[in-house]
Amino acid sequence: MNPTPTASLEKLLVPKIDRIDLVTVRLPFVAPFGTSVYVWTDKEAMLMRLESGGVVAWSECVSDPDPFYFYETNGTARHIIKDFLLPLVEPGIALGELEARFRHVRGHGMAKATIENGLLNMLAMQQGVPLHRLLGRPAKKIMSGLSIGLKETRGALLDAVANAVAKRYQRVKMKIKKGQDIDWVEAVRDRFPDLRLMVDANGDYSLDDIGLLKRLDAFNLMMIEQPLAYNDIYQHAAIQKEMKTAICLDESIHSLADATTAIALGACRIINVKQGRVGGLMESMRIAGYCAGRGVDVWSGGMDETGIGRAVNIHLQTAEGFTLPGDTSETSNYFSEDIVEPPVVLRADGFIDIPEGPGIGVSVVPERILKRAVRMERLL
Ligand code: OSB
Ligand code: MG
Repeated sequence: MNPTPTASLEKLLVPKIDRIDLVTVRLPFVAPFGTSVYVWTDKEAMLMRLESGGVVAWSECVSDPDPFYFYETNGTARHIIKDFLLPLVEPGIALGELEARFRHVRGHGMAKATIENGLLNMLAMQQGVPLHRLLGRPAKKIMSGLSIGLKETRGALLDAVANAVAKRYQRVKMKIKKGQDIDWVEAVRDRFPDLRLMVDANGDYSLDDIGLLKRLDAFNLMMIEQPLAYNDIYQHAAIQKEMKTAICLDESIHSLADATTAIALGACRIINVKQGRVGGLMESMRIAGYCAGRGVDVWSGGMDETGIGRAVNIHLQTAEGFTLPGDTSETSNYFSEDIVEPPVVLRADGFIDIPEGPGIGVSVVPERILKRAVRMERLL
């Protein structure tokens, strides 16, 4: 285990940025994505475009337009980036110093990650290396996993799982909510006895539901993601003690400090790291490195990102500690046409190749940005 996986990244210097734009795009989903907290029918993503010495690097803010999954929204991220974070970005300071300055702003990890991702992508582009190389990690084939939203019927759910199995996804996650849980999981498990299967409740249950949650132990699930409140750690520790199935925390983890608390309390045996939710790639690597030495599995979550954020998640999964398949699935699962090329496609063996080329390795298609843009703003 490497205790300081980001030491060399912290020494990299912030390049001089010549121009900054925020572009919000709206991409319709191929099908609505249902969770216990909301049903999304499209992805409205705020993108950041940096220009430095003729090199262009993009990043994606993983917030939604609404605060239903997480408190940050595209609106709050724009405000925090424009009014508080960008004034702290100074050419020539080290990334570690930039992180320290950003800490003065409490929370707002998704806003911070947008700038951090953009700068790391820019540095990788300028050095002519893939992002994972800049992160100090060798290339590897990336594991795939599908997150299936709540469906109207059990038949539709079983069809979606069958499709995932046919494509050789390495694990399947199904969303559950109160009243749409035990029977639905049982139906999937009966039909797919050997599938690596997990569930995600997005915080829909409470301690009173311990009896119901314990019934999920019968289905040999890899884990139960965020069964209790989005802001709880302690009560998760109480139910983890009662349950055989591993608890995985998603919403509750915003930083390495939160991960430390959760592990110390025994609140989970697995952590879903969404790089935006924890403030960027560097904090993600710290969390995964910390967990690696403590027998806690980590995987990369997703936020239904466009190809920009999706590529970032793929590069991140080369880091030490990412031991389980993440929510990293094919572009066609979300969009009929993404804003980047090439799309993410599963290999015949169910793995994903890291996109080749410098930086995040995918190219933004300008005409598609123009076609999908709902807002554009030049910040510098
Ligand atoms: O809870 O992991 C979640 C999508 C949006 C908000 C929250 C979650 C999700 C997903 C889908 O589960 C992840 C993905 O496919 O990108
Ligand atoms: Mg989740």
